Amino acid sequence: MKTIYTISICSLLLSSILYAKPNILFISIDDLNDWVGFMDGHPQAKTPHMDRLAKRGRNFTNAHCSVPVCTSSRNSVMSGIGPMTHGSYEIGPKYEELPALADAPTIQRYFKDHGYFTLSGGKVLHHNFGGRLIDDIDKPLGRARTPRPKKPMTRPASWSTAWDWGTYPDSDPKMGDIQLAEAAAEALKEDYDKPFFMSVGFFRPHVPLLVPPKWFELYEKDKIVLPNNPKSDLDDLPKNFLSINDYAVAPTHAEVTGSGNQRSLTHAYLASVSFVDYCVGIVMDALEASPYADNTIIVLWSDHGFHLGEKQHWAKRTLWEESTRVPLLMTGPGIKPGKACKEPASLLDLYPTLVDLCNLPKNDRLEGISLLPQLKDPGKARKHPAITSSYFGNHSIRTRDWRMISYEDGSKELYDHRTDSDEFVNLAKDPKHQNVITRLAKWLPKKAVPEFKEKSERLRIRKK
Ligand SMILES: [Ca+2]
Ligand SMILES: [Ca+2]
Repeated sequence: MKTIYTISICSLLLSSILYAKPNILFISIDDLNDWVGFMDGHPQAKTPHMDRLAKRGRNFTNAHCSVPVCTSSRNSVMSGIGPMTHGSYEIGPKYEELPALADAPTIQRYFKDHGYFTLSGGKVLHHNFGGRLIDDIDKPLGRARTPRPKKPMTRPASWSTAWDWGTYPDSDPKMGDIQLAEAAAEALKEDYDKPFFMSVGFFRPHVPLLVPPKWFELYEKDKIVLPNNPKSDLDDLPKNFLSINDYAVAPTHAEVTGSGNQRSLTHAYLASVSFVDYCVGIVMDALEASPYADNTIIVLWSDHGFHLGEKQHWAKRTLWEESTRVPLLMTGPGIKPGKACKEPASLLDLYPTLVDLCNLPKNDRLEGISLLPQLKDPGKARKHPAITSSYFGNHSIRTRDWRMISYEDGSKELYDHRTDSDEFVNLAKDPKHQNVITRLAKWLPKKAVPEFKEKSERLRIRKK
């Protein structure tokens, strides 16, 4: 009798371990491009914590955002619904302002509705930086606010107040991102009677590039390698997007170089990247020391990339590699370490992938495609390219080997990533490559709702 009793207790325990849903730690980083060790985008970038994470699971080195600005990218990730359906192709409307998303549960809400305890803090959705819609989460982790200096640190007087940089504040504990990382670390010490879905949204390396002095001291300013951005690179481009900063607050490349600030800004970006890497490390260490170490899936992603002078451009919004490509890491139970995945992936794929990994019912509205096959085998080919859109009617189609950009006026760019990862040589007019253009053009969206403009117009800032 005792034996039978023990066996049934053991099998109960075993089944609860076997069938327990994994926890999710969903870490987003704002404006982080490929200047991280595990993507090799800058030879001097120091990101030991994220590199450690990359070695543990799957590193998607060809992952791209749906829209290369904060709001629309995040609305797409969190809804699993892309811009051609929700109509936000530029910075602007909040999730809850987009009629197409009115009944679309955020990924947090979906997991909460299916038995998860949800926690969220920092910049997850763009607005309010509280990381949530009102009823999305059970426990807020804070807003990651960092005080700004009363006077400008380094920026030229004519630049946007957002575009400042320098050694501020004087120590880590004053940084909102550190406070958020520590709040997440504390939350990982607690007991939960349900699996959790914890969203943690770090704000650096978004401008202003203000971090404490020790992060600047990691790099020797005079020895920092600057991106190779020959002016002649623009000679073979259609006119679209060449003046895109007229619509944004970022300085032009001429303003950056003319004011002698290119090296200094590049230094500040690298310092901010190393700083946010340290924040990720705080959360990783806390998870490793917790009871959840072996049953938590970590997803780390950035909402879009960032130019630092490439194609004479600063910041985001373009359809080139620097803007669209993002770090994307996934680790945890069921994801064996292995080679990096070079197949195209979209941030839209995160929602269906996590639904799959956690065995939740299918959400029929999701437009991405699960990455489960590539989590099992990084070499498994993907037919579907990564599609990025910026402003209505402009799209990039990125496959394993190619990028094609098609602008609203029909002009095109084509790059062969097997030989030209910098996208220097536009092959769109080369007769030998018309078959590639025809093949890739089949992926261009056939239906796209018009841009939802109600609020976005207000947020477009013309400098002159
Ligand atoms: Ca962003
Ligand atoms: Ca070129």
